[in-house]
Amino acid sequence: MSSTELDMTITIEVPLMAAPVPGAAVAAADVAAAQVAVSPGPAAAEPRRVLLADDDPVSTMITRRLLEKGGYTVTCVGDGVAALVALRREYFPVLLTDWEMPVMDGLGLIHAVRGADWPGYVYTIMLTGQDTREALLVGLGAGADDFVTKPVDGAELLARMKTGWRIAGLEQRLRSAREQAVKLSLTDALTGLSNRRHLDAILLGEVARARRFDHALGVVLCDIDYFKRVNDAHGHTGGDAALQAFAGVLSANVRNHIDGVARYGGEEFALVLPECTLEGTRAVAEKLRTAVEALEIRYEGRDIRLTASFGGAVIESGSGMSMNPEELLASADRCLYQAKKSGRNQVCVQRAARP
Ligand code: GH3
Ligand code: MG
Ligand code: MG
Ligand code: MG
Repeated sequence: MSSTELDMTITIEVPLMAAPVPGAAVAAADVAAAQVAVSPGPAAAEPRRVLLADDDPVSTMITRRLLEKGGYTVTCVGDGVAALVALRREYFPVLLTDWEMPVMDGLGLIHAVRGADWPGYVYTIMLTGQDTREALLVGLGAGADDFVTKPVDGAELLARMKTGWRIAGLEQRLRSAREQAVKLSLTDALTGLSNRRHLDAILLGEVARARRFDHALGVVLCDIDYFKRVNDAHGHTGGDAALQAFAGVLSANVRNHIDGVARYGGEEFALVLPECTLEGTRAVAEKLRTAVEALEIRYEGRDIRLTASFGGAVIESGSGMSMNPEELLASADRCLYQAKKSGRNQVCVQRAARP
């Protein structure tokens, strides 16, 4: 390619594209407090990051300039392995790759990209001097989304980039919507805590872990005392406000990212306390009991005071105790019944046992 051709190639004026929106926020209820882990996903729309893999410095420079003129931020690497390393470090919605490169060529790279999991779809465009039908079929077969033949026509490349960006953005919005839906399906709408479904999943995992590694595990059920009276005195919305405040006390008094806190239903809540001994579980429940007692809820100019009863069951390490989640919850529920029977605003924690 002569220098004249080079100049002609890179001076084509192409209008800037409207910014597409990979990672755009999806409207959803505020579930910030939800204790549900979701993948971080790619960064927001800007900067528009593109990964360019090409072993030829001149070709790299031309393509890079062209893309930068089109509003993209370009990261350049010289072979397929370096491209994979870059992709693992940060997500790129669009990958432009040369076909022939040392170490790992474009086909190998595309194979590897398609075979791995990324925070979003990686739209791949092959840059190649081979414009035969066979080459096209091999490239598409490997998983390429599109082809641009060298020498690169600037307007064409940017038009194809625009398509790639649009598709990556579309996939990202679908992915975010799905993650939000999963999050919402595991979250209690009123309190933002985990719901019963999520509790079941957490408990299943923790019971299996405790059994596998012979660790202690505490489960506590708590039930607000005489909650009907709160609704009677302050209305259902007053009751709802009290439930939210109660949930806040539970969350604030357990170990972040270790303990599970869930709304079990109505005015009943559940705690899953991994590696908590009998004494530890009792101490947590007692701390919560006093924190609830001290809680001052102001609602429409009037105070709401709460107490709650706590029932806990603990599997201790070395006990050889094997219990399924239902049995463990049932054991905690019997202790909760004892706490209620003993006058409410009480803690009753015992070794897990079958009736
Ligand atoms: P106890 O000390 O025996 O637990 O008495 P209690 O009144 O708390 O128990 P009971 O189970 O008889 O009543 C629970 C009440 O909780 C009845 C129900 O109306 C109320 N409740 C359940 N879910 C909600 C909710 O989402 N919002 C409000 N405001 N009230 C709820
Ligand atoms: Mg090459
Ligand atoms: Mg109840
Ligand atoms: Mg109650």
